Amino acid sequence: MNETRHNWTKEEILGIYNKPLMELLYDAATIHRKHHDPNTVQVSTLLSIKTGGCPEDCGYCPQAARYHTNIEGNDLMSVQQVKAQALRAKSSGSSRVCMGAAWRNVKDGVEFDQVLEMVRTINKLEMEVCCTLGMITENQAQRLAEAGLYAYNHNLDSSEEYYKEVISTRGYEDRLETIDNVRKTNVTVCSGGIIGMGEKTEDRAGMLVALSTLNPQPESVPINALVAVEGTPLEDQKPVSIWDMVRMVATTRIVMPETQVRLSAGRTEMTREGQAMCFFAGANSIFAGDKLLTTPNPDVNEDMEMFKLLGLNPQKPFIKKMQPETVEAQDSQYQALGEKPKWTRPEHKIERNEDAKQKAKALK
Ligand code: SAM
Ligand code: DTB
Ligand code: SF4
Repeated sequence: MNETRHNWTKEEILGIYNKPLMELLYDAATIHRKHHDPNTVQVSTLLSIKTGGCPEDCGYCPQAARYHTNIEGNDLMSVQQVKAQALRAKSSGSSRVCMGAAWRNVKDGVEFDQVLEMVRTINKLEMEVCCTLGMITENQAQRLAEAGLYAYNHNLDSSEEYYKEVISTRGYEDRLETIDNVRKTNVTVCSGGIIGMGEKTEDRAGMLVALSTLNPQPESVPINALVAVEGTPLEDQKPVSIWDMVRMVATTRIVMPETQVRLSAGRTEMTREGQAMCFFAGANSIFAGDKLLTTPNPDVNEDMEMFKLLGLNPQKPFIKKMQPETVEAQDSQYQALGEKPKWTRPEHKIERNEDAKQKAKALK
């Protein structure tokens, strides 16, 4: 049971997810202990380096320009601003900074050059650097790797079937292709998803099949509970139950024993007891800081109190993999190719996305 398998089937995963809870928890905790120190939890800080105005129609996302949400948009932050925030995160116990941009995909040019400089700057602070910038080509992944990127986050978000119910502006295969482009470099892969979007248990299992059958499996898997934001098509979704969250975490741990399972969005709705159960079930990473990208997250001091209460210690950086070297811009081996890749745009109709778009138009 402790071998990493890449041939999990949906039926097997459903069988695990639906086990009696005490058995599920016991199995997950047993596997967790074989591969990880159960008292160590990675602490990662999110930084929204470019906020809002995104052309995509992801039904969950407050940053999609077409919906009417109350967020404050921002152009790309400066390298100095990012450095200051990274230092703050480091002093409050974070070992990783994850920079998010509300982009469909990366375009070569001054803005991407600026992001590369942010990566170099944070890597030199001896912190793990992660980026989530949308779809990227192999050349862009190589340039990020050369700058010293440690991880790239690109979520599958749901099963391939349910993905079509939530997003119409890109396809599942685009997500897989970006993950594959990252895999061609020495950057680690961070890929997970969201529960509570109205998907069935089968979709949760389907997403875990897609992730666990990647070879190698992603080094990190974030499990987000949907934050239902007013103005998005998913604004009326009921909060996901803690039991579903625990089952999802435990199942993820069992099918991906070596990965860091991250308790991501949705922690403000969870009690300490609920989070403790998730850590017991194999979660060993959190996003810290009072903000995720645009929505609230628990206060850092409260999280540190929780760590103390549970006897958890923040993980040091570069425990799982050596710090990458940073190559300066002038010594780069890679040219910007200015490619215009043909990412898909299925453009099928998702009624609730259309409705939210019309509602936003009427309000403007
Ligand atoms: N634009 C890039 C992309 O989509 O890959 C990077 C940023 S995007 C905000 C990163 C991830 O945030 C999404 O894949 C999704 O999993 C998560 N996310 C966005 N809105 C969310 C919400 N309301 N609740 C939970 N997770 C959310
Ligand atoms: C991930 O899986 N969750 C994070 C990070 N990767 C980029 C983002 C959560 C965003 C929640 C909604 C918001 O704050 O805008
Ligand atoms: Fe854009 Fe990413 Fe939000 Fe989708 S999830 S709308 S791609 S920022």
